[in-house]
Amino acid sequence: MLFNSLVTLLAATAALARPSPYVRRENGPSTDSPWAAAGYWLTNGNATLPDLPYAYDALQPSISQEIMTLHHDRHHATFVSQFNTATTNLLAAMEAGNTTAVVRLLSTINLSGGGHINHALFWRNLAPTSAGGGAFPSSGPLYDLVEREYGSADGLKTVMGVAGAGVQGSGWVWLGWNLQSEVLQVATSPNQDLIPAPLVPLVGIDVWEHAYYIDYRNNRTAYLNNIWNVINWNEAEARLNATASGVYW
Ligand code: MN3
Repeated sequence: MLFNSLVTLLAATAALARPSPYVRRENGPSTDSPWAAAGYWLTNGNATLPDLPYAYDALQPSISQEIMTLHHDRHHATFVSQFNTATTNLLAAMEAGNTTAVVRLLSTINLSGGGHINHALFWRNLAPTSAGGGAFPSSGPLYDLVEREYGSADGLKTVMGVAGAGVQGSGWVWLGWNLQSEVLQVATSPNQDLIPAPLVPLVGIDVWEHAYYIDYRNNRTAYLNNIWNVINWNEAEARLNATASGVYW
């Protein structure tokens, strides 16, 4: 029964007018997906590790070269390889009708696929100060929304800082755009869960210990205070603007 439901779900997903970037396709990723535009979602049926859009040491002193190297080359790379293995095994398990294997693989895919997506978003949420990192816009749609809902950029940072510090164990804190109610919304997700629907991720901050421990030890709050110096608000605004044409990550 579960197996049949999964098959139905996957078939329904594949039939959507807008091709999902999360479905394997013989002819490669959809061209209207920002993942495809960025050159790194599914290539030849596999998730691929994106290069950092800046040098490993470019975010110092807010985030060290050592953290960026380990975080990208080890943590993210591992999620990519685990995801590719698990999705290959999932297809085989579904073809074999092995419901137990399917269910076990889904939790692996949730962790590794979420880890891939979240980190790919995260690298682009950051920018060196020399490339505009940390500079909140002085006007425009994102500025207007933040002013309206949080009073100021500092007000938003405070709300996200409190939410991020409150994540128990490992997870993420997000600034999202709610596609249904059309408001900005701060949210958290545990482990490598995606930002909760119907939110589109504008800014995501990794609050796993591996994201800050080498630099900040156990002081997650100091990390959350300093990361604003390298947040790429241009990327956040571009994601917000893209939702108007129905394109989002
Ligand atoms: Mn991480």
